[in-house]
Amino acid sequence: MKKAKHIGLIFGILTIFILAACGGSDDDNATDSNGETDYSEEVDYTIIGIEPGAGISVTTEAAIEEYDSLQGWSVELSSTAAMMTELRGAIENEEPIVITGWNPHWMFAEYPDMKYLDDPEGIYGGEETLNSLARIGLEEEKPEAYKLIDQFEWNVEDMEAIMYEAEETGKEVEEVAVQWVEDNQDRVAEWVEGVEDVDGVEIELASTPWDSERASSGVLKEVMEQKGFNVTVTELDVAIMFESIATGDADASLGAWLPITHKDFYEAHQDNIVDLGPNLNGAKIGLVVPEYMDIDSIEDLNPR
Ligand code: PBE
Repeated sequence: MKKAKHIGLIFGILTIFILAACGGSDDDNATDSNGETDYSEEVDYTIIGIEPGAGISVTTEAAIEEYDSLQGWSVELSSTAAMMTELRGAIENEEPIVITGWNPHWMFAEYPDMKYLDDPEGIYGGEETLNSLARIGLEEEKPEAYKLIDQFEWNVEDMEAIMYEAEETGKEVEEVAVQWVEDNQDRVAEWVEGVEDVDGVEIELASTPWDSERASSGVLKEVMEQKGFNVTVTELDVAIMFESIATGDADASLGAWLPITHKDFYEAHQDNIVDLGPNLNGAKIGLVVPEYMDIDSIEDLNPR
């Protein structure tokens, strides 16, 4: 009995210590030497990222290498869905968080009070374009497909409208894309201008596993099928997407983010792919934080 009491007491004291330790980091904000909130410590020097195969993950590793303010930081790589869940939790509790963010995406429609951190070293670059790629030989072998893919271009608002509606309604992005084609026949008319109908020509579109590319691939697939093509869309890791165009396994892709996000992949394969140029202007990537965090630049973070 006596022993049990003793153990109870020890557990009691331990509990108090543990509670005090947790309470300390929960209630009080970490502060730096100037007495200002040290967000870096609060987020445990961790950037919340997405899939390891994404270009933005590669770029973020480069940012950690490059910035003194990010020395000792790491990037947590899992999935876009997991990042969005962590973001939602942080915003609900007004806690600091640093994520890898990009446009087009619905994250800024859902959480308008977020900002890109300034990137004075230009690691994430400025404006990105989404370029269309074709395999060498597509132009000669399937000229109508080549012409249509080359003529396909739209803008951030179009793409985000599809992504946001899918997110809001829970419908598949591909389904919303089909409806978009129906509702925007004037735009579609520009892409199919001078393109003859075909009879079941097979087209392999290589895509990547994000809603932006589900939207563009979904729209192009529908437009091409209305012209008589038989289109298959395959979602691949970025590296494999580039490789499949370079080897000719796939005919085309709409998902090359340039000049920064997919730089390494592009440079590895540029001699073996045909770059048809931008199908969308005004994309962007970078480190993103909620507005309530009182910092503006990557340089306002602190090394570990
Ligand atoms: N993204 C969206 C991808 C491409 C599409 C910016 C997350 C990336 O490779 O980083």
